[in-house]
Amino acid sequence: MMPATAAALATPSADFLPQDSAHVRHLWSVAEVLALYEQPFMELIWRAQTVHRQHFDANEIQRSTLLSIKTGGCSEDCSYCSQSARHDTDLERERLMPVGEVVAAAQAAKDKGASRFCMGAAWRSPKDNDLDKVLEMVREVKALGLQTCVTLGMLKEGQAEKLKDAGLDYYNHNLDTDKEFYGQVIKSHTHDDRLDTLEQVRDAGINVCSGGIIGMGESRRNRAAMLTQLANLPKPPESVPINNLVPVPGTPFGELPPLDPFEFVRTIAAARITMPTSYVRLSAGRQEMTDELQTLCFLAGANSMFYGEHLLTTDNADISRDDALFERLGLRAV
Ligand code: SAM
Ligand code: DTB
Ligand code: SF4
Repeated sequence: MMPATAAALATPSADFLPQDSAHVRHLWSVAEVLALYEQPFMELIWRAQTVHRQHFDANEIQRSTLLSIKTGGCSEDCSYCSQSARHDTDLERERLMPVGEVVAAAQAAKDKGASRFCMGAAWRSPKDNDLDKVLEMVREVKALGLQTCVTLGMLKEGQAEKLKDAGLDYYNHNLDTDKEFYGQVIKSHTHDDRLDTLEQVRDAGINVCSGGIIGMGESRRNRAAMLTQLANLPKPPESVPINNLVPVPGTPFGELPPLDPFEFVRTIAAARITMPTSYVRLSAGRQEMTDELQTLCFLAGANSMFYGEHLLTTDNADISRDDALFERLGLRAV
């Protein structure tokens, strides 16, 4: 006979009705998300995989390639980031890349099998004349037949509409961490500033990509609260990147110890359960993960990844290693 807890989990309750096929959308409490984390690991993974299969083909993984189009020299003080001008990292600053070079990199990413191209700039927020160049990049990358994504910092009024008009598909802007913990990571802007930009992106009709970083010394409750804040947005993000902190020497978080890998997998599972129709992206920190750990993340419901040798300023897992893993697991890239 099935154990009582497993039987209860087998029948989805109103607590986790899928948000796109139910009239009632479940709003999560932090206590409920924390309770997900506190389930025995096997039950959490089983429940996450069950929810995953209700909405996605469990053998398909979406692949995005990243490019840093403007590197370093950022005015913000994000404690994890190699690109803050306030930290003494050995990163070389680079100006905004010429459009032609960006388009060539996008074509190369497409040729290797990426479906989305994400362009990241180390800005607090874009100046209007810089935005004009990014709009040109979006138009040209889109014309290659790729989905487009940019992450440019906080947007001022009217900028999201311009991006939408240029054909932008996704805007990445992470909540990064729980509102309560935010001030211990970033002081130069607030969690509410992030929410404000997300609202502008949503209102402009652009898909929202928003997630966070774990392994920054936050508590499990903070992790659960961050997922609650994402899941309870007026509409959950279409794409939810979960980054494992890459400790960069010279940043305030450069010496932090690694997080228990099972806690990372639990976070992926809780993201999958709370945001059943979103793509959950296994993001920064993948290079340091074994193939087996990545596989556990896919089993927990991760169905998107960054594909390509580099993230923004740090290295990503090698393409040849990713291709071999897809082959061994029978995964298909979408
Ligand atoms: N300046 C823009 C912003 O802050 O939204 C865009 C670029 S920023 C580098 C994009 C995201 O990368 C951050 O929100 C954070 O989640 C992630 N990130 C940056 N450095 C990281 C690190 N060392 N480890 C893990 N994730 C990191
Ligand atoms: C996201 O959540 N992770 C990506 C993307 N969105 C822009 C960036 C990861 C950056 C990791 C550290 C670096 O390479 O600088
Ligand atoms: Fe600047 Fe973004 Fe890095 Fe913060 S995360 S320092 S805003 S580039």
